[in-house]
Amino acid sequence: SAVCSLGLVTLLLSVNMMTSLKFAVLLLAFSSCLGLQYRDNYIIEEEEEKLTVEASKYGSLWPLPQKVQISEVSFKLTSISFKIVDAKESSASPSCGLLQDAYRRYYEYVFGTAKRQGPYTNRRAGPGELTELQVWITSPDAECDGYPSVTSDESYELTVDQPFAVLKAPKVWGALHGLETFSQLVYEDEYGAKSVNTTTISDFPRFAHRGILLDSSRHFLPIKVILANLETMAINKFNVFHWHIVDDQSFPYLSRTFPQLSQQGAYHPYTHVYTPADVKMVIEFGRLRGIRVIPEFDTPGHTQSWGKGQPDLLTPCYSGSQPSGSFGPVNPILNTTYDFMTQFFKEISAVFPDAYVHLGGDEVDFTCWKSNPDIQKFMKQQGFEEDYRKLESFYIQRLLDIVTTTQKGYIIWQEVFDNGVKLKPDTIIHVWKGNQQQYQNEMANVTASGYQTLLSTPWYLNRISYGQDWRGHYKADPQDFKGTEEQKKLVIGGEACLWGEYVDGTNLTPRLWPRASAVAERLWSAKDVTDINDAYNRLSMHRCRMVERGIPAEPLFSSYCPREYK
Ligand code: CP6
Repeated sequence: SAVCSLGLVTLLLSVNMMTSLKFAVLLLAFSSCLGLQYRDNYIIEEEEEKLTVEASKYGSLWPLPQKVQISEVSFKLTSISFKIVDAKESSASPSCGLLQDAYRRYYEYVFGTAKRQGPYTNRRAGPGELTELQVWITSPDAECDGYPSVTSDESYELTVDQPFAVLKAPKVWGALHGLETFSQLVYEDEYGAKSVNTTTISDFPRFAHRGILLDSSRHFLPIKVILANLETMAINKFNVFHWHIVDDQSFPYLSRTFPQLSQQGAYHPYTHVYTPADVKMVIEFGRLRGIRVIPEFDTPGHTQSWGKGQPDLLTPCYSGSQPSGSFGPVNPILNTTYDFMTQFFKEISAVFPDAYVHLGGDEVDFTCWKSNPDIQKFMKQQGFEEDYRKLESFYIQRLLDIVTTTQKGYIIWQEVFDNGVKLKPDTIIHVWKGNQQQYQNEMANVTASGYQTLLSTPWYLNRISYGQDWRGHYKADPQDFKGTEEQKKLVIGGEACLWGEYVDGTNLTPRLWPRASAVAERLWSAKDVTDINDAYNRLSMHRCRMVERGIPAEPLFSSYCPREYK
């Protein structure tokens, strides 16, 4: 430490006399004194990480399909003769808008915005040319007009060969993933012509729940940004948009039943709200991409913004014997609270078609409850002694009963389980806290109690360091904990979280992508897909593909893309 102080003084004195290179070297040497966390990452990067992107035998596929065989034989594709069409045998109706919309999207991704032109639409294809991708929905019910769910069949089989490529899937959900995979197989040869190799792929997800959390309370996220993110999610085979729609800072959800919540609680009552039409649009845009929209209404904490439009909902805090003028968590001792929740969640259950809602329940601060004499009295009456976790459980228990009457299942943050609330057996526990050891213990405990679980702890994408964060995200595996096979089966997936304190429409996309892509592969691909060098090569190309598709995904490391962002 004496060395540190001495060194730091010299460092500071000599700063303005140095070149920046020397400064960097010195800073690095004393960074442990300064407590700089990025030192390790910085050195790892210099020593271990290669600058060059090499060709993977899997091309640019991301996330890697379960079974892939790619041969050397290749075909050309031209925008004039290539078509994506329903197979004759397909059970999907030609009027299936979901598929027709997807065919158009993927045609454009394969050929850029180049349109079919001229009178030659049906000209004969040359030899060695691939002219069709036939999409064949094999099960009698294609689910074209349905909503995706946790039990949806997302599997597909893709064969690229002459005379045409065939994409077989039991349901439209698998077909969507197969179309994305097909588009990832197409590459440009050295003359700029589109090519695809003979390929056989058989694919399905390792986990059913592959989510992204976005937070539209700390900052309002424009609908355009949310939709662009849904599109990018589909490209990465994510299937759940966890919409942390309201929180302490603002209430942008425009409720038909309680419009005053956003009138008073949004950052702005007209420009910073999600109208019923906006919400509908997000849900349909997601559905067309096989993405579920699960809203989170996080109570009894994280509700400051609700208090502005709903007097008496929050607990008045006291300083001594007087109300202090500030408010705490939802007031759990008033009947009016439960009347409000009943009406509110009745609306939510009708607006959001998914079978689940996320009810939060995290980070409840007891200080305000403790200060309030009415709450203290209630605690005595109920025999809760000084255990405010019992009061929290009392509230959550009643909330869960209310939501159960709306026919929805629920997801809750891990604290609700930790506090011993009685839960329906089909409740999903969302693990977000602790270090690796702690979250692995939590997963073991939750699954030992027979509950399904989701993991987020290793995937807090709002945390950024100077280095390749994706490597850490990639290495985490939600089934790595001590437990039986039965327990492992209760892990239904995970979510990458992008909390919004430092994120709005300006920086959301590059902060999320391609770092979330690492999570996407962990949740989709086989457990043994762990080769980090192969991942680096494929992910670099996948990232350039996102850039080419107009998504400002940030670079992994020093590199270039054939077509840079413009
Ligand atoms: N907001 C809500 C948050 C967080 C949580 N809930 C949070 C806590 C710690 C970190 C990041 C986010 N901002 N409602 C916890 C689930 Cl590091």
